[in-house]
Amino acid sequence: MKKTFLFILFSFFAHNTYALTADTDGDGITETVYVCNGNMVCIMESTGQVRTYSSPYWGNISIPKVSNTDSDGAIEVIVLSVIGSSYSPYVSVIHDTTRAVNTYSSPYWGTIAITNVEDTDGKAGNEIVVLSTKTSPSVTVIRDASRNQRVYTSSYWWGTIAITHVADTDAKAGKEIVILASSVSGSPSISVIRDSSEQQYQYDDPYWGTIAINAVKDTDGNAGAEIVVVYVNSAGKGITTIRDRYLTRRHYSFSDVSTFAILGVNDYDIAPGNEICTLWTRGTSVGYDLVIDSEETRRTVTHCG
Ligand SMILES: [Ca+2]
Ligand SMILES: [Ca+2]
Ligand SMILES: [Ca+2]
Ligand SMILES: [Ca+2]
Repeated sequence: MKKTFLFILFSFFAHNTYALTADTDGDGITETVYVCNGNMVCIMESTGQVRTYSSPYWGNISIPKVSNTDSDGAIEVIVLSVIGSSYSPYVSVIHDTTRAVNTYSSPYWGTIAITNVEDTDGKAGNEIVVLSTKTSPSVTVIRDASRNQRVYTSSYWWGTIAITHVADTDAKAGKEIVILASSVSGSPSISVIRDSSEQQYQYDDPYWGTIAINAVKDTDGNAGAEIVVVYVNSAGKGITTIRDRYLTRRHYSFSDVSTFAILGVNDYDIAPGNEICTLWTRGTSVGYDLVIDSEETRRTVTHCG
């Protein structure tokens, strides 16, 4: 008995860095979900009873997320399968309530990662966001609720990409996918995928030599999050806020200081929306400036909070 228990423990930990917990069958009690027997998924009830799932598509599987993909009363189990370098990867969704396993693949997929599981299309259920690198990068949105998928690519803008945030930027239903991109020739840009309308917006700027996305938060006090970008170019440096909802932007130059860094993007109760708190140096001086995007100003303060 003890030996069996130890063996089960060993096989459990040998194949799992951690187990996930979620109410997968909608009975109000949490189940434990883990990879078992090599390439199966085990769902263990609180009573200790175990259900197993397997699929011919599965090899080297992992369970990156559990999430409600169809917006019913139970949580789905998302399985990532990467059988081997010569095989296509698969993403499967286990619906434990019906015992159905939906499996997805795409000719766009090479090396893939599930970066986010969020409502991107504004319809019931969370979408699975897949970042893929093959010959060129792509983003696939799996809409498991309706069992279809949509691929986004940009041969011109996307040499390499990173999905940095998934947030509501346009003040319409569904979260937008915010991407930091570098073209094949190395020029930086930001892409916003509005999956609810299946549109892709592209931002580039002559101010941007190198850029980083610091935050995606409401800074102008109007619904929808702004994309807060730190830029450096040969002529100077500063912050750009992109109001994706209006397809506009505002630059705040920090070329008058030696260095600056964003300490936080928070509501410091100065004005509507979140203010951008910066710490700067100029020679031997050090100070704080707030970027108050709702007033389109930058103001020196003694402290931010
Ligand atoms: Ca569900
Ligand atoms: Ca959705
Ligand atoms: Ca939106
Ligand atoms: Ca806003």
